[in-house]
Amino acid sequence: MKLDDAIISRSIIESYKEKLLSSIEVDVALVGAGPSNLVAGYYLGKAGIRAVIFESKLAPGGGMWGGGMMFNEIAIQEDALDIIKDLNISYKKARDGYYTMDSIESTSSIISRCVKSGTIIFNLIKVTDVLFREEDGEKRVAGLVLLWSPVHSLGLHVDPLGIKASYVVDGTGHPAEICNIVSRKMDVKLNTPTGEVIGEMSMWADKGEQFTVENTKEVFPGLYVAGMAANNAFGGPRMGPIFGGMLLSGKKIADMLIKRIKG
Ligand code: 48F
Repeated sequence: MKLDDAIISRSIIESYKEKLLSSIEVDVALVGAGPSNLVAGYYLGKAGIRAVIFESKLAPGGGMWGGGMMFNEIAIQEDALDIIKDLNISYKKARDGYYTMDSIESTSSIISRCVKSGTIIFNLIKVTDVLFREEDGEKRVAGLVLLWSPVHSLGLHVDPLGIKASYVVDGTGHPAEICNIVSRKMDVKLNTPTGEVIGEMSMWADKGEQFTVENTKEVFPGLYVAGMAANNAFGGPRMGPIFGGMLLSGKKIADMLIKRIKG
């Protein structure tokens, strides 16, 4: 076969265009491809929900690749084992009800299962803002504002594009970027005890894990929060390299949104 550079380029552009156009109006737009949103994306896709994830970095996976302090193993507790089995990740029984997994296999498997479920992941796209609407007296988040990450990093003067979503999930990890944007720009109260992003506390694995899952919820009409972003928004402790809470948070988001969308 004689290769044609123009056809290679045309194939890529046409295929990407199709993915991008199918993501302009979706049921769920998830910000950040960390473990919580990847798990959410996997279950949403499996349920036939139109979902898309935007990740600002080159590689999806967030903070899961590096394990604990670059020891590339992660730990989970018994409660999250069913999710690991669903995702077909190899695991080893450790001591006292804990399990360990290779962080490279875990992260790559979650990414792969998420994409194969039908949820599209776009990398190198930074979410810089939300679409905000007021209908029948209710203010709500109604979509996302997107810019190429390098354009954003370089501070180039380029206008972004907007996409519509019935629901948005802030899975941006420690910074809770989307909650902060809504709170700062829109002069509204979030569904947190202070009405604002409270800020993350120091490390306490046991409390942090429970807190993550409990506070995985709608934080403002149309805006849900998952993973470490939930700890930051609601003011809970960080938990370090145990990932069960992140996986359970992602599953909870998917379950809540599937119920809401499908009734
Ligand atoms: O931080 P991250 O892995 O999120 P998570 O799912 O998991 C947290 C754990 O990795 C770990 C932990 C567990 O014990 O504490 O930290 O809550 O991934 C968040 C992803 O969001 C991307 C960011 O690059 C990362 O990959 N991200 C952040 N802000 C934006 C964004 C943005 N504005 N637009 C697009 N992506």
